[in-house]
Amino acid sequence: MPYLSSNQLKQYKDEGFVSPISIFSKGKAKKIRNEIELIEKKMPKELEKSGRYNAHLISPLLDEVSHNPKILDAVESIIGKNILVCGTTLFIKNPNERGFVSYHQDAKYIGLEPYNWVTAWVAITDSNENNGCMRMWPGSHKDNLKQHDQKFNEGNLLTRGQTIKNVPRNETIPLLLEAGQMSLHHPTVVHGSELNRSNDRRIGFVIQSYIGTNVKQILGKNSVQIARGVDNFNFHKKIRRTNSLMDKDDLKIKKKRMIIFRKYSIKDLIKKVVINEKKQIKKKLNFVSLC
Ligand SMILES: O=C(O)CCC(=O)C(=O)O
Repeated sequence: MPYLSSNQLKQYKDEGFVSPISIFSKGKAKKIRNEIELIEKKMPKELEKSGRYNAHLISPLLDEVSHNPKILDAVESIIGKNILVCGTTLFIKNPNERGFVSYHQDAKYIGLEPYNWVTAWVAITDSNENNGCMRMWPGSHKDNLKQHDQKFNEGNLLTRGQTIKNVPRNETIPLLLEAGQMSLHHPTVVHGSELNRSNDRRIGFVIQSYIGTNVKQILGKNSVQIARGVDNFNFHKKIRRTNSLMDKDDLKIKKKRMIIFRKYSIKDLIKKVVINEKKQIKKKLNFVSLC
């Protein structure tokens, strides 16, 4: 079933996420995992730290996932038919590492407004409570943006450890996904994830995010790809899609995109903070990351 059903749309509206949605077979997921692991083998640093952003620019299989028609049908049900891929992130938790994601709201940091956007978390391996799947706080997207502290704690996969305090864990629910399934979540839903206690890796490929063409980046600059429809707004620079693995020019584009992120995030944050959050800035100047 390509487009979201009325029940799925209701779940998204009421709870701030919809899950699980089957996209491709486990066999396809394994091929994608192999491609990711081939990149890691040939270029050991390429997908580490901020290298985990935008691997779809150098991996034809991840590019294919980002432009997968089934995913886009579901996304269209939420944000309409003119859709851009704004960026992607690989969230990998290795069994021997203490990786987790603190509870946060994406909209607090990502700089995309209005909130006509949605994040797709695609399971490349199974994702469950044992290996640290995402946990969502249903209905939390209906509240305002919450206070986030910057906790640079070890193992936090969020760049600046942005953390909402006192999230009632007993009210959060685990998103159980099999390899090849995905969840979609709302910009303001509170979510996070815990440690991987299994013997295998947990790999999530996250399109972060699919945005409507009417969405602006208020903290910096984004380069995007058209996924579906037409872009009459032209707010963002367009970048090409890859068609070969680890292509030299694509690697440069991926690297440049990281630099653009770094260069603009802090500067434009300060501008935004000064204009929009005068009261807060007097108390404390928080840094921001785009993820
Ligand atoms: O992969 C995870 O554990 C967390 C991912 C996440 O926070 C997100 O996709 O917004």
